[in-house]
Amino acid sequence: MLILVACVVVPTLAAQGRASPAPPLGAWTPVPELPGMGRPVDTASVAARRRALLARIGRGVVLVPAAHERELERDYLQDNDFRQSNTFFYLTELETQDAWLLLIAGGGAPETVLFLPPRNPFQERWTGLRLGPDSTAARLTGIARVLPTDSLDPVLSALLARVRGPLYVPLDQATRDEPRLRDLVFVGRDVRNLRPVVDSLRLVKDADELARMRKAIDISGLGHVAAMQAARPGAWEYEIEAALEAEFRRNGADRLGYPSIVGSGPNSTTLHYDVNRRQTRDGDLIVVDAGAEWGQYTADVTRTFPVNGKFTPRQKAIYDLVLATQQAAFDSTRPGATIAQLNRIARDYMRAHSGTLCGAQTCDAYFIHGLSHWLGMDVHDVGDYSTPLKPGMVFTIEPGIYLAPEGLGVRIEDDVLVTVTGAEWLSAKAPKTTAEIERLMGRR
Ligand SMILES: [Mn+2]
Repeated sequence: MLILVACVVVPTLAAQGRASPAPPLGAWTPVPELPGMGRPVDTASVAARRRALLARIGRGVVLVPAAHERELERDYLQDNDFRQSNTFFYLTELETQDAWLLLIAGGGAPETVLFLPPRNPFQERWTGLRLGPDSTAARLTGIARVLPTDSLDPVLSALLARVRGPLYVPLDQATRDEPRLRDLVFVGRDVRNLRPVVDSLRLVKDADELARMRKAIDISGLGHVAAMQAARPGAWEYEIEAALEAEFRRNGADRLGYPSIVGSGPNSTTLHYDVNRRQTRDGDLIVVDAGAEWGQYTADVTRTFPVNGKFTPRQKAIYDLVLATQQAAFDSTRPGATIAQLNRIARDYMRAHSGTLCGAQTCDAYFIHGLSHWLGMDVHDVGDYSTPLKPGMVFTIEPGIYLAPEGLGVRIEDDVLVTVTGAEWLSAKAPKTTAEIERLMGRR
C-alpha cells in the first residue's frame, strides 16, 4: 500500500471544505450506462491501448481473463464482491466478470474478440443485469466481435493453428488458478507472460486514466480535510478513520485503495499501522495515510497533523524539514530523471538541513523507507523502477521522519504527474503547510 518497504533502487515490485460538485471527468466517449454494468467505457482509449499492445508484440495471440466474483463463504469481503483484474480492465474498462479478451496480432489486420457469459434471467434476479454476448455489448465496449464464452475453446484452437507467434497470457497471482490458462501452458505452444508488456504500457497514463486518477485524488483530498476536521484530543483513531472514509464514499469512491492508516502518537512511527484503535491524546501528532479508489484507479495521500490543531515548535521543525525535503525532490522531477536520483536528492537534502533536530544523527537516518513508488490501478503500481521519467507517469513523493522514542512520526505524501516541462502536484487540494493545516483545524 503506502510505502515500498525498501529503497526504490531495488528492482520492481518484488520489492476544502464541504463536498463540492464532482470534478469534471474529462472527455468521456458518450456511451450510455446500463444498470449493473459499470461505468461507461472510453472506447477510443481502450482501443488505443490494445493497438499499442499489439504493436509491441508484433505477432502472436493474447488471451486475458476477467476476474471472477468473490464468495462470501470463502473470502472476507470488505466492501463488494467483485473487482476487475487490472490487466483486463486496462484493455477493456469493463467491470464484467467471467469474460475473456482475445487479441490477434500479425498476419493481416489485428483482431479483437470479447467473450461474455450468456445472460441468465433467472440468475439476474440475484445479480442484477449483466452484459451478455449481443449487440448491446458490442456497442458499449466498442468491440465489434462479441461471442459467448462457450465458443472460446474452438475459436482459440482454430486461431492457434492458423496464427504464428507466441501466445501471451497474464501469468500472475490472479490467474494462477485459472484452469484454462494452466492447461494452455502445457500444450507445447510458446506461451509467454503478458504482464511485463502490459505493465510497461501502464507506466504512462493516457488522458482517460489521468481523469480517473484526478478524481480519485480529489476525493482523497476531501477525505483528508474531513479527517483533520474530525480530530480533537480524546478522539479515537477509528473515529477519524470513519470521518475520512465517509467523505470518500460521500464523494463517490468505489472503495479504498488500501487499508487506511490512522496512527496517533506512538503509532505515528509505525509505517503500516492500520489497527486504528488508540485514543488520541492532547499533544499527539497523527499520521493519516489513505487513498480512495475511483474507476479502478487509486490515490495515495498522507497528511500529518496535531490532534489539537496546533503544532508544537518541535513538531513544526520536524514537519517543515520533511516538507522541504519533499519539495526538493519535486523540484528535480522532470522527464529523464529517475526515481533513484530523486531518492538521493531527497536524502541529501534532509541530511544537509538536519542541524541538531534528530540528535547525534542526521534526520535521514530516521527516513527509513523509499521516497517514491508508481501509482495507478495498483497503489504500488506496476512498472520497472529504473525507467527514466516520461510525461504521463504518476508516482508518489513521500519522505518521512520517525522518532520512535519520542512517539513522533511525520510523513507527507503527494501524488505527482510528470509533465513535459517538469511535474504537477495532483494532490495539492489537501492542506499541507503547517499554516494551512492550523487554519483549517482552527475553524472546527
Ligand atoms: Mn505511498
